Amino acid sequence: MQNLIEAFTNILDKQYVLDSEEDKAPFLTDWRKRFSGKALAVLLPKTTQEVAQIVQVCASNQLAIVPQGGHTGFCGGATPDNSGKQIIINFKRMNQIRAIDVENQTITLEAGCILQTIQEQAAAQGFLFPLSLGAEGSCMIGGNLATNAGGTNVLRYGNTRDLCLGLEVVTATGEIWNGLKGLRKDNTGYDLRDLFIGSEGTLGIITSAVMKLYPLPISQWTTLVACDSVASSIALLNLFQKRATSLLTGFEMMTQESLSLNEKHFPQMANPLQSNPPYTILIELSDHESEEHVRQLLETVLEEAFEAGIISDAVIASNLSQANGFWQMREHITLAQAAEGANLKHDITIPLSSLESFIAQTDRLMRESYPGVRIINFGHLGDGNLHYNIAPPLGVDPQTFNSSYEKPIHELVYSQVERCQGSISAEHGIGQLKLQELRAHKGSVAHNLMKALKMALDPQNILNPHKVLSI
Ligand code: FAD
Ligand code: 2HG
Ligand code: ZN
Repeated sequence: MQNLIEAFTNILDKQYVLDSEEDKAPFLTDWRKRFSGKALAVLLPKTTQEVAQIVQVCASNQLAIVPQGGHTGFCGGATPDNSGKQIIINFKRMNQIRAIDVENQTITLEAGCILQTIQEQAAAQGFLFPLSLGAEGSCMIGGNLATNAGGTNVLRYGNTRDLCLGLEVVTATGEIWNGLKGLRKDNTGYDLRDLFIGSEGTLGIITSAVMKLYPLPISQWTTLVACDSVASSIALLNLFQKRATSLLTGFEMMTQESLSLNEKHFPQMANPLQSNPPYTILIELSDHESEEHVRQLLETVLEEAFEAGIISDAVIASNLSQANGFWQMREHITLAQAAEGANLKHDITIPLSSLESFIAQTDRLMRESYPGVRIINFGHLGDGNLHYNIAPPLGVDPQTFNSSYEKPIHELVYSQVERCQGSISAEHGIGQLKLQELRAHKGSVAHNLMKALKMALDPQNILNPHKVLSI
């Protein structure tokens, strides 16, 4: 072991090879405090060449590597196992913006760039970097790419995958693949970039990426709307898609129960809609035309929705700070759930045409089978992506509840997802949390193809083993 630490200190300055228990501790537990592990060392490289050299040492010694960004992932992908034999490569020192190409409308980033910093730097040059999620103050672009993160702008700009034009990757043998061309068309055989995106560090280590930029919108209007049912929420979405088309940049759903939990832990986050409806919808329109143009469009569509009986109440943010308050309310649900205690997350996608049936049936079965459970259902309705989370009945200890009911509750939800031809992971990935579910729901042909890819790219199984696939 000492030899290995020495080998790493030949690559990195000693201060960037963390091997004391105290120094390693902050890197060993995930954001939800659900997964904890041990590591031989935590390495903090500064350059792609250093990453490649580290991987070469690991490959020669069959040492497993866990790549780590902001460690905000929900599936334990960036947490090592308990063997104490894995090494973590954390990317916080690889945080340079290598280039902003104004004509090509691209930004070239190192894996450790914090998402919020990227948004701010892009805005300073008049560009929008549209990836946006609650963890943006700490998650890193390498982690976003490795999980193919979604967030709140997907319905207009797509997932992280859709925003990426090129990658630089260190392979399992420690070679560097430079795929950093910022091209919008490139049909030169297999798409290696798309293979690494969403692979959660199991096929290669992302060190840099070329990402798309967009013109910064000059006007934005945000509204909260009351809907009485899932059907009317979807009718409202369809109406906005038809009338506002590409101006529709956000369409988020929050149930009454989700917002009550929010208010319990963050009283300042009370729903501005006095009617406290079953479904509160947050809608954002953005454009490059005048404020008046967008505001008028928003009012016209809301009026039409009132007249059609789709909505019963609405409040339009009168300024940026109020609009931010609406978004804060939406993003605090995760924090309210964390404050309440451990919960069972289901990050799922359902085709919009089956969403009403999914919610009706799953709610009914859940309440019948587990009386008193709290269904904290919210999410990116515009993408058909629900966070159908389950909290224990009031007064019941979450750990005790979860240890008894986690498996059957997951089975209940995922069997309904299967019935509706949805996905058991919309945007958070698989990590070590959903290994069994992936095997059960991906289909054996797809699962075997995934295994074949893993064996071909990482035959020694040193890249994040036992994540995504149980090998
Ligand atoms: P980590 O958690 O460090 O790693 C995630 C995975 O990527 C691991 O498997 C890790 O091994 C791998 N990895 C990390 N860096 C690299 C690299 N350079 N090369 C190869 N593999 C790598 N997610 C969403 O999709 N949408 C949301 O709306 C959303 N909201 C969130 C809100 C909150 C409050 C929190 C805490 C999390 C949220 N997440 C959301 C989940 C999480 O933020 C995302 O999954 C994010 O993309 C993870 O980035 P990270 O840098 O923290 O990655
Ligand atoms: C969000 O959309 C995140 O806010 C977190 O994806 C979801 O807490 C969750 O389950
Ligand atoms: Zn989400």
